[in-house]
Amino acid sequence: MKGTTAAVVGSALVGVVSAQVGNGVVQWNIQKKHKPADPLGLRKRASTYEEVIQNEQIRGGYFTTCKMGTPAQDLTLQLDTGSSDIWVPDSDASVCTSTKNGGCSFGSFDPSNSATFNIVGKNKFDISYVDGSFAKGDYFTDVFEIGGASLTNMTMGLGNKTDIAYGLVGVGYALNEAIVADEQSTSAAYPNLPVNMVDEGLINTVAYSLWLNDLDASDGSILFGGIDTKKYVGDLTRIAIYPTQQGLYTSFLVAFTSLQAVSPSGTDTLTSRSFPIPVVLDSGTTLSYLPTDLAKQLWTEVGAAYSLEAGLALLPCSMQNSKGYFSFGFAGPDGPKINVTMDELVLDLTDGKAPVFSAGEYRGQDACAFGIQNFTSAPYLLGDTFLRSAYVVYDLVNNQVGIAATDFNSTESNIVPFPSMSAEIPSATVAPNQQQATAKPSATQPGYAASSGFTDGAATSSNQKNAAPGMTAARSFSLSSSFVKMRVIRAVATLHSGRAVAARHGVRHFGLASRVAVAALTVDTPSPRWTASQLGSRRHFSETPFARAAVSAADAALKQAKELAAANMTPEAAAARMTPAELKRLSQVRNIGIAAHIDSGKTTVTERILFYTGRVKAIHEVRGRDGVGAKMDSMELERERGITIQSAATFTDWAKKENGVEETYHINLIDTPGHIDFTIEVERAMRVLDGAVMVLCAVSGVQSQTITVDRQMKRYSVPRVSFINKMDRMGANPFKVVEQINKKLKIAAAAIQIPIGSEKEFEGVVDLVEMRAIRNDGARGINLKISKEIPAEIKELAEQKRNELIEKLADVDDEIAELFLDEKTPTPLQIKAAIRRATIALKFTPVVMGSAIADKSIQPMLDAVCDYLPNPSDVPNMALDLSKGEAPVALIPYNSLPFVGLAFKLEENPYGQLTYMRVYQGSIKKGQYLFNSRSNKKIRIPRIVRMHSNEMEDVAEIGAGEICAVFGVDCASGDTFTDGHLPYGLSSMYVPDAVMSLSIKPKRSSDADAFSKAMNRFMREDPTFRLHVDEESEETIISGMGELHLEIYIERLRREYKVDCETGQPRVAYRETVTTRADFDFLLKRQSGGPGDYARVCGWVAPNERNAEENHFETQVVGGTIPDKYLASCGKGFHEACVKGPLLGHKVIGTELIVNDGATHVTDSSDHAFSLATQMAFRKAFESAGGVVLEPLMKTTITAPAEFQGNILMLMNKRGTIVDTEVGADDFTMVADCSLNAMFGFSTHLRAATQGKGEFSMEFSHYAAAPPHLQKELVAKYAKELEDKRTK
Ligand SMILES: Nc1nc2c(ncn2[C@@H]2O[C@H](COP(=O)(O)OP(=O)(O)OP(=O)(O)O)[C@@H](O)[C@H]2O)c(=O)[nH]1
Ligand SMILES: [Mg+2]
Repeated sequence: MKGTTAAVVGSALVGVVSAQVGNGVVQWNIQKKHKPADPLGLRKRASTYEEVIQNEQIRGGYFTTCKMGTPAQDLTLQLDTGSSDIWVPDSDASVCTSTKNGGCSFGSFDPSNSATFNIVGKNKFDISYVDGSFAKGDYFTDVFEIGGASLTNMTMGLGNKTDIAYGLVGVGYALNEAIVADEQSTSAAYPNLPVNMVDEGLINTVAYSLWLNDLDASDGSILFGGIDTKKYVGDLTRIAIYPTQQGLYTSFLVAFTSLQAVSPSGTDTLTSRSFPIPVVLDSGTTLSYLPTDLAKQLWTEVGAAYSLEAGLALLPCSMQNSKGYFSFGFAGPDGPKINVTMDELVLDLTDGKAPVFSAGEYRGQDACAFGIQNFTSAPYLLGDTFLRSAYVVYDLVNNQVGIAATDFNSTESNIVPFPSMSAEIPSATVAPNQQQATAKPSATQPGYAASSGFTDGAATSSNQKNAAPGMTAARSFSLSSSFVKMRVIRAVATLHSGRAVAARHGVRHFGLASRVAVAALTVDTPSPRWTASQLGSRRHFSETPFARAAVSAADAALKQAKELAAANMTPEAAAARMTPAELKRLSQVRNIGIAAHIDSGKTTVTERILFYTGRVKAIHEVRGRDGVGAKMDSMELERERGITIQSAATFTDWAKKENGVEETYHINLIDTPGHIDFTIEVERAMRVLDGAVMVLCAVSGVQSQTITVDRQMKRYSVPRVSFINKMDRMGANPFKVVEQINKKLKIAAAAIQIPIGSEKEFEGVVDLVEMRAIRNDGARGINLKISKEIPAEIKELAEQKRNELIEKLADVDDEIAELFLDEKTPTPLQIKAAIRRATIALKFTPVVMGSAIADKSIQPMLDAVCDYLPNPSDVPNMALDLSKGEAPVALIPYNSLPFVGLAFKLEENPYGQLTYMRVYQGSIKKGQYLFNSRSNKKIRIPRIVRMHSNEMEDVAEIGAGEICAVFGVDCASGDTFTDGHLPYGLSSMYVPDAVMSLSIKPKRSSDADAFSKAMNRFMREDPTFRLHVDEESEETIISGMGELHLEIYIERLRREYKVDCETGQPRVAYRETVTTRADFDFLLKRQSGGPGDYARVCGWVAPNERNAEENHFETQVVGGTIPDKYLASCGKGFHEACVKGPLLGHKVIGTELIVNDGATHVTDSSDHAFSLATQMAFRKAFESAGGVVLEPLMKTTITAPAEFQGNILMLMNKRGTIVDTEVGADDFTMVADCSLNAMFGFSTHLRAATQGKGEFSMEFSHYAAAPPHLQKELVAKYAKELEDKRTK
């Protein structure tokens, strides 16, 4: 069964793939409606596309005019957020040829008249809707135009058989396409309209805004790729879209959490057993559908009742004059509210004369449909009757909806495009407290206080006016005559094949969506981001090359976005301006970092690189017997301990030989430490490098820090070559490692080599691209023996792995996919080009292998670095234009452009302060002046050097795209330097927070000077190392990333500065926060003879839902009860109070303080008084706001031989929660979330429990409330300390 499905998916998509690539180059007719300023004349920027849509009341829904085919055929299609395919009726379909119902007056499509029409899925298109209507036929590709945007290769459905006389433009999630449900496979998805627009560079991200005008205006607009800030009033608020239980995003499902009826006579809070109610925002549905219990309350408020004849709740048409409205609340108590007035909720039933109530209390009045109807099961729908009042932005990348009240009267326009792929909705703030969306409101019945106000003024019968509130049960009526029903529901496509049947049987069945909706709403975490890699993994990324079609959309969109949003100037465009000499220079520069799990052999590999490139004359091992030590581990401590502590930079030239031609590549290389405590070193290396070599151990594969460095590489978009080291080790299994890279790191990877011999017999590799054997020869493997003879016993394996490589490439590269589909074998040149393209595009990593210790196969790895990693002009590097609100601008590694460089690392050496600099644009000469764009200082560069570990080499000039170090520059790590003409800044790197600290003091007081000098230096060099003096205890406290981190600095103090120190017990960096809201009204009134202090502040303290790590201050004072300048002092007071929490004196995080009222005194109020009053108010409110102590939880990974599993389990049980255990052939790995507190001295316990054979690593994960007993103990201890101090 499974096989057949797969085959079907395959054949469906073969067409799609070949159709996409078959047409060759596509030229886009990009119309820029909102062309940005273009200083360099080279920018290409994605724009926004707007289309007016018309409300067709009788047909139900909003329609838009589009063009399709070549020559273009005009069509009017319904716009639908509830489905995701574009489809049109075939002009041969009987619904169009029959004249019975007027045929297809909105237009149908004649494929025989389009030169660009191409069938890509014969009989694959099959969609049905909840009202039983359907369309079936072929999937095809053709030109499609909407709102001035033209897409030449749009996949669409052709309705050969359908009972709907017009087509649709579904703009929902691609995963909601009919093909996905029909094939029951997410990998069948194709890039639908919004994704394709991104793919084609027309817009920057998969998002659009939709606003429908009011009912009378009969039109609306859809704006792809942007928002129009003039089309809404009030705030635009972001709320989460909820995924299915499988974690997939398929519909615009949001949490509807409250409903109020408001009229001149009063306000009612309406209730439902179903709150929080999952609702789908669906522009393809005319009316809105809510749970019956809630709908009935709405009907009671407005005097509507259900008519069996009409199958709808009806009310008198005159109710459109009612003054009442309904206020819809979303995403919890503090979420956005949208008011829907009655004139939007009373709809004509026909386009002719309205039917009349023939009996009952409304007798003689015209009957209209009420805009809110009932459904009996989830998901409920908010259709056009709701959406007309809401301006909605659909962000399909961040899975958020931006919502605000529509500005019906707007005549102005201010379009703001999304700046880049995955950018959040512009000008929108996130709804606070969204996790409370899951809370059930208390269920009491409304008092119907608003009811009479709804009918006042609307000319309803006197009966109604006199009816007691809430009394509609007795209402009865019938209608005057039969009438043509308006088409009220089309709505949510029922994508399951079985669903149409269910719908026809009158069962409201929503398949996937309904099964998932309610449960999904109980998820209280923010929705995860929809990234290309997540999609890739869900879509069985590696199963088949056909899956490529599915992910290409996201991948291409990301790539495009990176090029466009990031730069608005492609590297190609930059290259086009360069001289051939410059291009040649750059094409031979590689800036690379070596990063990996601890001890995987980075430094050993680097040592070989330096040796083979002739940079060092002899190889010295890490902790080798010769006592010299590896070049890159130059610090004494590194050599002793055999670990890298500081990253070290070097440069070298590699003469790469290819087909007898030698080309010299200039490689700047940084060897980084693997231990997590020194993670900042990896972070800053990744910030400035263009590519990386990720080293893995052939036995251990992907380990905990591999995952950390993977994250860092992804954070800075660094392409990588993967090198499997230690092929000589027993149990080496490179293919298992390749699989782990694919699965655990979720990046497509394939071996481009296979080993010759294994373990001790490991001799070299077979190069799968050229199909040749490469072995090392001569002393220390200095020569390479290359042969076309592949050993017979691995020939078959080589063929197999080469095919796997090609298949993998077909997944990520169009050209190889095309060859693959045509069953052609790519040439080595084509394979190489594809590997390079895919690697630089971050879609793939080629895997090479060797053994550094045995001097095997390092040179082919260097070749791979040159072949597949980018040169500085291949990757977009961005600066922020400080004069334009930090708008991103591209930097071009062109020597003659103005200089821009980043100081990424500082180091003190005997000659003074050394500043490592990455030159992004322009060049510098010795003696030249540069500007520090942070401090605005002009400085002279007296000396430029290239670093070679701890040695340096003077140079007179350094070119664009290179790395160097400069002397005598006073700056901080992360400062940007320019030539003084460009107002640019470079975004700095991510610096993790410290998790532990200890008190420290020099043993001899005479060492105080040396101590402070050393501390200043360490802090300047290492942003993760911090020092402060505790006011109360007057102790000096140092804090950092872990025990080893601090231990190393203490040791360096001793060795390098000869300062011996006393240290206290390691302490955990606790945090404090509040858990609920607490109001305060605080009066500070002090009189002491002269001028006193007077300040009154009112407001509240609450958790900061926007950011659990940051504090937020806000003023909501109306009427100027506190003047602005004092409000600023309140803010200052609050932030000061957060430095030292009330519970432990540790930092307060994730807290907000709002001031909304207060009072001043003519003479006694001052900045000081308000700051103080706020601090005191905060401290007082902290307790009632449920103040808690937070402790850091550490993600701890322990690896040990399998026999110790029991011991480790016992050790860990006491310390944390075990998250994962993986048992390998010989050893096992356990991952646990542990309290840092419990982990001090853990290495000793681990050693004892595993006879010294266990290893562990620890990384900060998040803050969580400390156990109550510990909190109590800590708070009591702190209180006692304070008390002791007071009484001292
Ligand atoms: N068997 C084997 N051992 C190796 C190989 N390469 C390195 N080692 C050993 O692995 C240990 C760690 O090597 P390093 O080069 O210091 O590893 P590293 O990745 O630089 O370590 P950190 O910088 O501390 O993260 C040393 O004992 C090396 O001798 C190899 O190819 N095979
Ligand atoms: Mg090392």
